[in-house]
Parts: sequence; structure tokens; C-alpha cells
Amino acid sequence: MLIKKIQQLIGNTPLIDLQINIPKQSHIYAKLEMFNPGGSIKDRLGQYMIQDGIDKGKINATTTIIEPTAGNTGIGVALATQEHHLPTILVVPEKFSYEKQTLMKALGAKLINTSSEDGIKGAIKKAREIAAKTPNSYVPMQFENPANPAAYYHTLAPELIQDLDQPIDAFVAGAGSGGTFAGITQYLKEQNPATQSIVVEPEGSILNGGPEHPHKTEGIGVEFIPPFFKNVQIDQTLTISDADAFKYVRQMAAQQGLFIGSSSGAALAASLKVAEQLPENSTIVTVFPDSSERYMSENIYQKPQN
Ligand code: MET
Repeated sequence: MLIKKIQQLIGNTPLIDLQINIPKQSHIYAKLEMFNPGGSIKDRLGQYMIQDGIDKGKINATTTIIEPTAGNTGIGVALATQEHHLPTILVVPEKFSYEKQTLMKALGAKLINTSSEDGIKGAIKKAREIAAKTPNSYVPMQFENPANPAAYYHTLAPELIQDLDQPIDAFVAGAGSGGTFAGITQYLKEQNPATQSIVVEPEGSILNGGPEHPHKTEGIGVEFIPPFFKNVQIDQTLTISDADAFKYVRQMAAQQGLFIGSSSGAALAASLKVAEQLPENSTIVTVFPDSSERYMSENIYQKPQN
């Protein structure tokens, strides 16, 4: 495949029909989003939000782009802004992985860290403060920009329909900003109103009522209800422990040769629970947002001691 720039490879990722033991002989199909060039599902978002800002006249040739992120959205934004030669400032709580922070800087973005205790809310606040002081700046703001769900509604969701011959009984996905879940759910329910939508969060996130506490599963989990959830029907919210998420991270590498991050592990744990609930032979679709390789510094494959 001959290409001229790496950004051409964003999207059109493979969908794997997982050959694992699934309850009731159902099938779990997982979208392998680590195959995007920046290594995660958020390449789609970075590209879409920056193009949207340009199309709407909010970004010109010298606009500084500022975005709060757990890292993957920042990598996606930096890939897009590099293409358009736009100065970029990414605001990241310290706790997020060394690899993701290093990659954002390698792409040319300036990184500002906020404290881990202040969570993503702290990074959002800081990004707004920096923007207020920076002339000709633009904050795409993944947490409320309608271009976020739209990115997935227009790209990933149609790819799923194209790749599968049979109807989708359930769609299972984690939520951080909530854009992936909301955009894909909206598209799939328009195609087939019988498709159930199940959102996944780690223990410590507040969708199922909390309590709020730190968790090791990275890139998903919310500190406030995503505004995008107002417009979509959520059939079920599943809360997955770090222990379960990381168990499947290890299992996928050991048995399937698949390097998945912890949010993918949580998505798989939830998909297996959904398989138990649904009738025989159901089709369940989920999303694996990124790879374990960006969490080596966090010893992602280390088994808990107790
Ligand atoms: N996964 C998104 C990001 O990388 C949102 C994270 S919110 C915990 O920025």
C-alpha cells in the first residue's frame, strides 16, 4: 500500500470475530482500534475535530489548539495539528501513562500537566484558563463538542455495518468523554432499533451511582455524566473491576496474540456478561480502543499479588 502521509491510515480498522469461549455460542466482534496510526481510536476524533474547526472557520493558519486529555485524544489531535502545522498545547493529568505523554511531545505538542487528584475536571479547567490567555486559540473540547460523537457516527459505526452480514444484537463500549459510545449507538439504533446499547465503566466512575475513586483502567470512566448521553438511549450500564479488566488484558495476549489496553479488557469483560444475558447465538459488537504497549511503564501484564 503506497501512501503519502500517515494520517491517510486513520480508520477502516479490522474487526475480529473473537475465537474464545463465549457463553451461549454467541459471537463477540471487536473493532481493533490500536491499528490506527497514532495507536488508538482517538485518531479519528483528532482528525474530525480539527477538520470541523477549520471548516467552521474557528481555526486559521496560526491558531493555537488547546485540549484536555487522558492522552489518546491528545495523540489524535497532535497527529491532525501536525498535518496542518498548528501549534498545540495538551493538558494532561499527571497520572496518565508515560508512553502517551511521551508520544504527544514527540509529535510536537507542548504538554501541561495537572495534578492527578484534580482528575480530568482539573485538566478541563486548566485548558480553559490557558485558552483565555492565548490569543487566536481554539479548544476543540472533546467533552462537549458535537463533532466527537459525529466522528464515530460517520466513520466507525458505518464500518461495523459494512463488515457484518447479520444484525447486531448488542453494542458494548466504554465511556470516557462518551463520544464513541454515543455516536456509534445513535447510528446502530437508526439502522436497527432492536440493537441494545451497553455502556462500560470501571469501578470508581459514577455512571452507576459511584462511589467515585481512583482506578487503574485507563481512558474510560467519568467524573460527570457526558452531555452526549442526553441524546442516546442507554439500555444498560456495566461497572467492571480493575481486576476483571486486567485479567482479560493478560488472557488476550496469552491466548489470542492480541495486545489490548485496560479499557479493551473492561469492554471484553462486559461483552461476556452481555453474552450471558442474551439468547443463544447473539451477535455482540465491542471496541478495543488501544494497545497494551502504551502501558508497559505501568506493568500492565503483572498479575496482582493477592
Ligand atoms: N479517552 C479520552 C482521552 O484520551 C477521554 C478520557 S476521559 C478519562 O482523552
